[in-house]
Amino acid sequence: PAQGTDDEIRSRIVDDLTRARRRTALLTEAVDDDDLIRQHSTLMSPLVWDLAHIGNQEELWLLRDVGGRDPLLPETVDQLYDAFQHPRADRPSLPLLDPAQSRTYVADVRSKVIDLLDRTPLRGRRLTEDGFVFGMIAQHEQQHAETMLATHQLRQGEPVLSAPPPPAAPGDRLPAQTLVPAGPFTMGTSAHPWALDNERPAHPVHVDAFWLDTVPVSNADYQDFIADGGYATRRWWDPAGWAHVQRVGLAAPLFWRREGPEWVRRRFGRTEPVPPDEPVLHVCWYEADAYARWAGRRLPTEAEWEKAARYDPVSDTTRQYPWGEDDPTAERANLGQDHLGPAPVGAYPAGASPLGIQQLIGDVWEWTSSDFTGYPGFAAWPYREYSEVFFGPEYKVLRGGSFAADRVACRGTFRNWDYPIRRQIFAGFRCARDAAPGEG
Ligand code: AVJ
Ligand code: FE
Repeated sequence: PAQGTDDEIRSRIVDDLTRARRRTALLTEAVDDDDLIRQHSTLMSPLVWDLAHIGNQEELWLLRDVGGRDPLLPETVDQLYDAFQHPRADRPSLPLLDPAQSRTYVADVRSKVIDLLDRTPLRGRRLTEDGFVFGMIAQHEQQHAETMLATHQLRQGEPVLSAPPPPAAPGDRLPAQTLVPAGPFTMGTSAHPWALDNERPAHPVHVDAFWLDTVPVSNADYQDFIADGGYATRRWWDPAGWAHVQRVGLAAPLFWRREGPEWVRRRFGRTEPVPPDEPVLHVCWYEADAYARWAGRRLPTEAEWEKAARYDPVSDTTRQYPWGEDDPTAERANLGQDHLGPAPVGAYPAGASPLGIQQLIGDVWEWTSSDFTGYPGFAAWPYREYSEVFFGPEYKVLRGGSFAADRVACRGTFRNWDYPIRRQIFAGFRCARDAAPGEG
């Protein structure tokens, strides 16, 4: 978290903003201008929209709100980049800034933000307390970087991205499931200075004893479900999920294709055999829910997931991350697009929770059974459109972050959400089941 002296917070902010911008640059410079303005899927914005939207949010929150400055561009530009005024499918036909104008704009905003940061007190006003709104903007840019990476995955054509492969798993034999004992823990946070509104406030939650998969569900596991006729067996599916499967003809995760007896998948322009030991990726909530029912289990609730990720039964305390309070590192978690996919299951023993549950942070977002709602005492802040307008039964919560989530926007309390039919996000899952009486 951004704690420490004001100088330490300022240097953390510069670091987080700079890392976000390096990634935005990478994702928007890897393709030509045609590819930047093209819509690669109606689910996604053109990359050039994300780019200028990143700059526009940074200008609105930092330069105009905190800095009190006048707009850098004609005020009609703001509405083009307001996500609520134009659905993604309509964005290509808007009179958007072109790629060169967008790059100039975001660079201009950023250089003024760096000046502003030095002149902004980090005490005494809630928006800037501990650098909150600067941290919010770094998180916002990284969330869009993850979205832009999903656009890259949907893009047809030659590969343009590369990264070293993720680490192998050491091959330790892990128990398939781990018992999480009954009792209360602290869900959410009131202490993390950069936590977003939906993570607040901290509140006690009692969780009954349950078993949670020690690692995420793998491709090999998921292929067993497919081979057993999982997609053709109504009883495994939520009724709305079954209707969806029939309507769109789902038969395997997104980007998978059958080649003779083998499953192959396309990832960032490369087609390769589906690796059996990687967490399954690009499944929707309905697929995760159906798999769990087929396996005789269920998805964890959001509270169960968070308790497994944060609770230490030995000290009876709730941590920020499974491994403790320290920031994520390359040894602990697969984050930040360091690799272009999840690592094999079991590859991050250094990131294990106190109970030994692995890969809760990084690799794949994990679907939970929970609808996205506000915690008791929730207050929208600093804007209703971040979370509150999405509360309700139509969105399911995902936890833990993917290989494409940056560490600034990933922690034990961080909440993501999407529609239960969405598969282009970097989502997988793990399963849970109730403990038997006397087990915990
Ligand atoms: C939290 C990932 C669902 O991308 O819609 C970006 C994040 N909010 N700009 C999204 C977000 C505003 C949000 N998710
Ligand atoms: Fe946004």
